Amino acid sequence: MVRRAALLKMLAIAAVAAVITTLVAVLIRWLPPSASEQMDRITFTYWFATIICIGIFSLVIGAIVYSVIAFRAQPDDDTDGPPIHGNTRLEIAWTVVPAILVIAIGIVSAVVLSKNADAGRNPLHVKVFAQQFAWRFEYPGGVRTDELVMPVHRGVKFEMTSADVIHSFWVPQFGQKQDVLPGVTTSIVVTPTKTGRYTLICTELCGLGHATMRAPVRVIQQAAFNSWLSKQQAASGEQGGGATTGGTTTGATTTGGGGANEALGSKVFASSGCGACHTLTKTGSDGQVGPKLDDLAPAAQKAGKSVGDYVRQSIVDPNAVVVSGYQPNVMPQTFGQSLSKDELNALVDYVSGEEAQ
Ligand code: HEC
Ligand SMILES: [Cu+2]
Repeated sequence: MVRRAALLKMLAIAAVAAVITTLVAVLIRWLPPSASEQMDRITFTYWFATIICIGIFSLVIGAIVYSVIAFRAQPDDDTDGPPIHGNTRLEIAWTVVPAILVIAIGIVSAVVLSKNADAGRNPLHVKVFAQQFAWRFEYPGGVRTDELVMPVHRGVKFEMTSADVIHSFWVPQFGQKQDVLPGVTTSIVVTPTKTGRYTLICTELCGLGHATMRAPVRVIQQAAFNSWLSKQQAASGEQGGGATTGGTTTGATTTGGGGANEALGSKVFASSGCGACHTLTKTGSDGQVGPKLDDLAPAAQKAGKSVGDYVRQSIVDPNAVVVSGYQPNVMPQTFGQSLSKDELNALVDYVSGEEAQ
């Protein structure tokens, strides 16, 4: 009778603990709302483990709190407690039950991990290039973009690599997260379930501009995606064709198509993350890590070069001239490799203000 009453009290305390922890789990939004199949599975795993934890936690709290109250010593009681030999049945129970639960969590996690790595039968392959402090994407047919556009309900397999340091690919609503390493290709699968706009975030501290290393993500219907992609393919075809006929020298670009060149330069400036470190008034950027780029004529003169050549050197080989008051090796050394010839030419013209003259 006494034992039954004690058990009931313990369970009552456990119930209170369970209610409180359940409220903490449910009322606080711990995870972002899901927008991918992978995130749905991750959310399931989270709840599976959380429910088990709430159960165990509540029972332990019930036993502890009951014992603290029921078995507390009287103030003048200095005797030792009674010798206890243990309870084999209890010990087996508290070993076997947690073992089963932990194995269950392990199995659920393993199944979810392997399902989340499976891109399905017909995935879309997108290459991801990370560099301080920008993301770029390459679609089938060589289309390169600064915005990540994905069709809804289709597995997308990202193959990712970095030009410099370790970055990490993360869209909170997609759940999946994967490091992006230099010299290694890592991959990750996302199957979006909701159309909308999201943000790709670099989640590995990668340098001074880390906080600005973000890219817009847009999930659209498959049909809209198809027409978007063919439009991009057509556009990149034109650009490539124009460049080969347009001549190989930088000078040629100022004669014709200055507007297009300026647009490309401004785009490259934005997508390369220059604005995270530099102020350039015409782009609206206000980075404070590197020098202002509004008037480079004095620096070019000091270096004994034309403004264009000086800017080109500063981008391709930043350590050739280190502006006084600044440190070497802060500006990424990789733009010479990561930008195409056309992009570099347009960027140099844009930053040196060629088209304004
Ligand atoms: C991580 C921060 C960072 C990023 C990103 C960055 N730079 Fe720099 N940049 C610097 C620093 C610091 C200096 C000064 C030290 C030096 O000269 O190397 C500098 C110097 C320069 C200079 C010489 C400026 C002068 O006053 O002589 C130019 C031009 C320049 N950067 C252009 C760019 C362009 C274009 C981009 C984008 C493709 C870019 N930078 C990206 C940090 C950065
Ligand atoms: Cu990064």
